[in-house]
Amino acid sequence: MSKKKAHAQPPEKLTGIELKKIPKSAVGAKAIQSALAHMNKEIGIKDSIKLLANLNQMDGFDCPGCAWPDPDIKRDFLAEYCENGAKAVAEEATKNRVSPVFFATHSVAELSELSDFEIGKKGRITHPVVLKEGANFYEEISWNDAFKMIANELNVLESPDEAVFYTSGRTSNEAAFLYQLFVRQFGTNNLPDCSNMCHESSGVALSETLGIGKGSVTLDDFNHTDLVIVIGQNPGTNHPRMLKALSETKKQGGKIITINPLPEVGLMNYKDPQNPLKWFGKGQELTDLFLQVKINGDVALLKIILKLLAKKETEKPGSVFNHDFINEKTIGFEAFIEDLNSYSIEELLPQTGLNLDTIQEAANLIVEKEKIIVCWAMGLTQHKNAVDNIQEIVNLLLLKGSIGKKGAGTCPVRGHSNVQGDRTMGIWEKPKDSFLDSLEKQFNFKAPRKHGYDVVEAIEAMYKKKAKVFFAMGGNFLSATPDTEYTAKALQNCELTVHVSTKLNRSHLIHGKKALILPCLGRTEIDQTENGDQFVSVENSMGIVHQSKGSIQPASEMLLSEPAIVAGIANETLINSSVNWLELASNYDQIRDLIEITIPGFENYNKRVRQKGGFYLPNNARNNDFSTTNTGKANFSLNKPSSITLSKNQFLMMTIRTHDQYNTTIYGLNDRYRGILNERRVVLMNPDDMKENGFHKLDKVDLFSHFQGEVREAKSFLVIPYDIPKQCTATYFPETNVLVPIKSKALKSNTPTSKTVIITIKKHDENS
Ligand SMILES: Nc1nc2c(c(=O)[nH]1)N[C@H]1C(S)=C(S)[C@@H](COP(=O)(O)OP(=O)(O)OC[C@H]3O[C@@H](n4cnc5c(=O)[nH]c(N)nc54)[C@H](O)[C@@H]3O)O[C@H]1N2
Ligand SMILES: Nc1nc2c(c(=O)[nH]1)N[C@H]1C(S)=C(S)[C@@H](COP(=O)(O)OP(=O)(O)OC[C@H]3O[C@@H](n4cnc5c(=O)[nH]c(N)nc54)[C@H](O)[C@@H]3O)O[C@H]1N2
Ligand SMILES: [Mo]
Repeated sequence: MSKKKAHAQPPEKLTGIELKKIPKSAVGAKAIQSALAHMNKEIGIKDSIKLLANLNQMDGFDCPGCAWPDPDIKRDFLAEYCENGAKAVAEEATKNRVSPVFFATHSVAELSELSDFEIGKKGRITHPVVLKEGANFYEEISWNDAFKMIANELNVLESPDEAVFYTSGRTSNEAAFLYQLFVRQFGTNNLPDCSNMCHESSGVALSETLGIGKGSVTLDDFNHTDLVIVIGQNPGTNHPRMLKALSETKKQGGKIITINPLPEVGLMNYKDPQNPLKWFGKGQELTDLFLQVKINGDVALLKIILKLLAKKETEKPGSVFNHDFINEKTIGFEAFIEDLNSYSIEELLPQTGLNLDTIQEAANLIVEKEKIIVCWAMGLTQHKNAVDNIQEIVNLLLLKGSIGKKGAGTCPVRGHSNVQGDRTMGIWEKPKDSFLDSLEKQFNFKAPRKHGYDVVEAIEAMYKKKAKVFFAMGGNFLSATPDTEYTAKALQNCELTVHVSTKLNRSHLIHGKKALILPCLGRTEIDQTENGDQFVSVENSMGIVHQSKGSIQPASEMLLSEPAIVAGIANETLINSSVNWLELASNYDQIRDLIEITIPGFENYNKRVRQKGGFYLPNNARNNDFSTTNTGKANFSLNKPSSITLSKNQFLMMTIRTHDQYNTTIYGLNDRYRGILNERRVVLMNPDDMKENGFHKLDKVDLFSHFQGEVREAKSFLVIPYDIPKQCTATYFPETNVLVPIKSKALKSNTPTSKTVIITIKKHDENS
């Protein structure tokens, strides 16, 4: 039987758009209603209540959604969750099942014709399955045979560097530690992770300037700050519980500046979902000043603000900058001022799309403030000059001495719920020597020293057949990465692709010669071994390590935990390993003991992780100590504005998330806060641009991206007039990842430039 080709991209079919008025306020009763509707549909009301009662409680499980922290002390019953956290739980705890019978009746090619929404809704995978060479259908395989198959493929490689081991950010500390130990004992540092596409730029920028790749603030800092700047982030959708922290800032008299090409509703007005009395009426205004910057205009904007501050400082020395801090704690101030002086406001202003009066207002708000927190996410990290974006923020904080004290500092808001913990555990293609030294000492083996592939390099290596086995611990590599068709070829070039997954996704359908899906337990589920019920631990966005314990029966008796899967593979693959893998996987306390002796900051891990609320990891920047940088002080840096110039018919496109998705997991088809319902194939455009280019509301168009003479296309999108700066457009990912060129990435961090794609837009061609 000839093999039908599977589709790497979701179908172009439109789903029946409905446009609604954009709501004036976020969260409130509507959010609770939406959360319960999703949960009820997937799991029924009884189990929903049980799950929500445990979500983010001290002895419950950590939300599989974002990495926003929980309150240190007080946690309200049935209250420490948000609409989108509830959706994440519903998605995992769904009653629907993908069984071997399902796979026997649906070929891979047939499944690939479904939308990502439809694929995700099929339910939890119940058994390990294999796709044999040339086969059209996945079929059941025993765990042992699956482990043996992986071990065989790994052990015939000419070099361990021909294997790639990806991690998404939900993997627990315990699983991540075992996983990287296995990979390094196997002999490679090829450990790319979702961070490479996410906050890598933050890690690079912060390490260079402040000597720690993580943020410095705690949740409590939001109660003590004068000013929060939220830049390049949409917390109303992606970190809804952050709105509560912002609301506290406002209640304490603090101000909020928002910098974004879109007036995201969640940042404008908020209704506390936990306070029914506030559901009706006007809600609380959050943003005091909204700067509607052009895409990638942030460095230009920040430079103008810094110039205005410097001018004021010159007029009245000591009134704006904190010279004691600058003298004692930093290096490079003079060079920074000299560089700043080389830019003129006139040349910078057009990049921002703003008028100078508005920017002056922002500068006025900053002038007198001593305690400033800056929060950011993907709006800053996914550009060519992403590292510059973040380092310019650091410059601002250093000038004000606004770091290392209460109510002040850096707040990169992380994505996946344990993406930060995975890095701490050593999931990193560029491990520090000190980390490898420690591994070697504790585990008595020679760790590989050569740096491994990050995400983009891994794709290129597979494309060129330099890497032949692809293993993914979670995630949806095909759909999350750039340049979908190129990445598809890369995966198809592999001898073997393996996915440890909870749910079916498109990465299972675009596979190597052979493929395996290994179904694992999720956060919500009881994890029982011969040593009794186990719990895992995770690190949130503010460096707090705490436990997470599932409470419902696993989706299938055949599921294994992630640690058990790693142990099974390691046990088959490694001959003469110094580690008793199977024993470790049966008792997570033992894994934590090993983490404790290997990684600094985990002293008394087993004891402290059992304390209510967990424990904070050390954080030098929080303690006003910058001795870990290359100069021993906090470094000012010289940063460059965007270098992109558009020709007349070109637009910049940012690929963003709707309110109804978690990365590539599509919960539903609505983007409620943007008034766009039941359709994902849309392009948000400035009404004047539409007029000038002859487009009307709901016109069907095709999108073409342009990079170094290469053209990529994505067809069939509906034009939506939207409040967005000129020459800026927005689309949803993953539908438009096909337009993100593999070679277009951030300097230094190698992060794909998913927020700056140069496109042209044409009326849809029905004949092509
Ligand atoms: N419900 C839900 N929660 C999530 C996720 C999810 O998909 N769904 N994903 C998780 C993950 S992994 C991550 S990393 C985070 C992502 O969280 P966000 O970064 O908030 O997610 P995006 O949708 O990418 O939104 C980027 C925001 O930046 C703005 N922006 C884009 N380009 C620019 C620019 O050049 N300058 C400025 N100033 N702003 C810009 C966009 O308008 C948008 O408001 O959320 C996490 N939480
Ligand atoms: N164009 C564009 N592309 C982007 C982005 C963007 O803004 N624009 N954002 C980027 C960002 S910030 C990120 S972080 C990446 C995300 O990239 P990934 O982390 O690779 O993608 P996800 O969609 O989060 O992965 C979802 C899959 O994870 C599996 N899963 C869920 N829970 C578990 C679990 O507990 N264990 C295991 N083993 N598997 C589980 C399920 O099978 C599910 O299908 O995407 C990036 N891609
Ligand atoms: Mo992310």
